[in-house]
Amino acid sequence: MKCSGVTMTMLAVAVASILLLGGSAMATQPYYVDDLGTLGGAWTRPHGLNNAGQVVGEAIDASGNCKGFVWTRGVGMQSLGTLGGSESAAYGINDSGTIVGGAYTAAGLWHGFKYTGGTMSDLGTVMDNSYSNAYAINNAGQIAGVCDVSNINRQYSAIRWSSAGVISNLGSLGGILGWAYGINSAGNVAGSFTDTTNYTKGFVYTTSMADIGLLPGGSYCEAHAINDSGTAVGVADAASGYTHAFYRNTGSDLVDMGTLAGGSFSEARGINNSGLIVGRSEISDNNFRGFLYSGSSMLDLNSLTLVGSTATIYDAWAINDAGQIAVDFGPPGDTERAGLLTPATPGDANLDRAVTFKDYIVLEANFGKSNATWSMGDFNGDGTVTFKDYIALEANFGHSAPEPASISLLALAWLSRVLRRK
Ligand SMILES: [Ca+2]
Ligand SMILES: [Ca+2]
Repeated sequence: MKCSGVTMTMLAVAVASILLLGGSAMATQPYYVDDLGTLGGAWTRPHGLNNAGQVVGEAIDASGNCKGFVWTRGVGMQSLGTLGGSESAAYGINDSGTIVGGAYTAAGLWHGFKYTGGTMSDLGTVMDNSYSNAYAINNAGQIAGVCDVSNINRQYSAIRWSSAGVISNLGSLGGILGWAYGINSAGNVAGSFTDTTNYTKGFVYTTSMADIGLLPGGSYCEAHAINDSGTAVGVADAASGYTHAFYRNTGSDLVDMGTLAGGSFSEARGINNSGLIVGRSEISDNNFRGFLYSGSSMLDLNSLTLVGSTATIYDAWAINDAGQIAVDFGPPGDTERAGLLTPATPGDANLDRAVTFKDYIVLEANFGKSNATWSMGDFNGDGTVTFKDYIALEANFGHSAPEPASISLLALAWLSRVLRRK
């Protein structure tokens, strides 16, 4: 189910700065889980995520129509409305909260939109009575998307809107179709195009559209997202004939990311600026799971410590620079539901979303122990509870929930522990 009426998959991820998770730390990092709610119907799906943790996507409302939504912590899921028609979908959001997507106009045309300050505006098209869609927006306000550019039916081009709303056609590599799905802070765009033989291939646009190649033995590729280092991710077919998630660094060949154990298919949808990649992988026939890829290994998100939900994660759509991940619960179909994973705050040993004196007591009790876990006080994932973990706890002390125990009380407790060991 999807509102846009466009057949190809898409993805939008806004990007920007830093979060370092080593391989071992990543495996032990717990996540808080939020269910993003609904607009009144059952089905919700996330597409984009900004560095403030706002999620955008599409959801069925109480009247049974699909609407673009934005979810903000403390506010919940809000409908973005439409351009005068019945339905809409949101695909990308930048760090200032400007949202892009597509919506039906009163005339029944699907047009790309920009939503800011509570108002949805039509991004327009290059011809009358035609189609456009907007998939991603960067912090400079540049937007990646697609637009009908010819009177020949379905002759679409990958395009980029300037922050002023001017459309640039990103060109073609011989075929008649192109889609721009991702954009980074430099305005570089990732997407797909059809070649002269109507095969779909991936491109990265810097100063011109460039074919990013194929996996060995493959013939198909689509790029879904690009980060500020120019690394693009997407899906391509491998020699096996199955499609696999790939990443591709600037000037390099595509790298096959493989699949989770038991699976044949995988697909990458989002990448952040520290190179963490999310997507979905098959684990057995017709059975998908959301994954997180650290550069060497693909982890099933369901294998992580997830606090606040037991729902199975079937898909992961976007990851921001804080390591938050927009996910999909429920198998593809009517029961899909949008969620957000947020890395647990270092110091929160008992995982109650607050760093308090209770957590200090846990760390204190386990100080110096090896083979330690997060719940024992090993917040940096090095396997031992040390002073580094105390520093992490102290830095976040009082986070999330105010309580009587003050930071000075914590320091006093630490001092007494140090003196005791002398
Ligand atoms: Ca806690
Ligand atoms: Ca440690």
